[in-house]
Amino acid sequence: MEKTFLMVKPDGVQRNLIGEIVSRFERKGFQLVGAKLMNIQSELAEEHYGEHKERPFFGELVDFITSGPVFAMVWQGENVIATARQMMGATNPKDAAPGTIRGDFGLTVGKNVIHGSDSPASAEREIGLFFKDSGVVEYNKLVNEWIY
Ligand code: FUP
Repeated sequence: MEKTFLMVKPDGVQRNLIGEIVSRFERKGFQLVGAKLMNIQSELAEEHYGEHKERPFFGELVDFITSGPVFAMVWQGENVIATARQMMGATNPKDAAPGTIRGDFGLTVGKNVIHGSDSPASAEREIGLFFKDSGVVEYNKLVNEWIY
């Protein structure tokens, strides 16, 4: 089953949006297979956002993501990578449609509430980075009977 890495960023945690965000993915039908509230150390932040190393906002990005606890999650389900990106909305909340997480709860690109893997390769990489030690759970196949 396809898996993706999603993370409520420090702004979302501090604004008490964890439940709201988890609820949206649960109601959609996806399954939570890993979750932890954690502080990100700068080494992990720099590796996670490595593709942006040369961008002018890299320093701020690392400072922000390490500024307070994040809620890191692994979700699974059919087409979960692309569908979660749709549910998140555009990177910049000013361009994100109402009804999406960033469209409903965000105002600026710097504090855009949630991160989600953008491809199968990044999902595998990010799940490996954040859930290397704890791993993820497995469900009995019967759980899917009502969804698919
Ligand atoms: P996304 O995949 O939607 O999270 O977006 P990107 O990977 O392009 O960007 C990662 C993070 O960098 C965004 F969530 C916010 C931050 N960012 C900025 O702060 N300024 C920018 O101009 C672009 C991205």
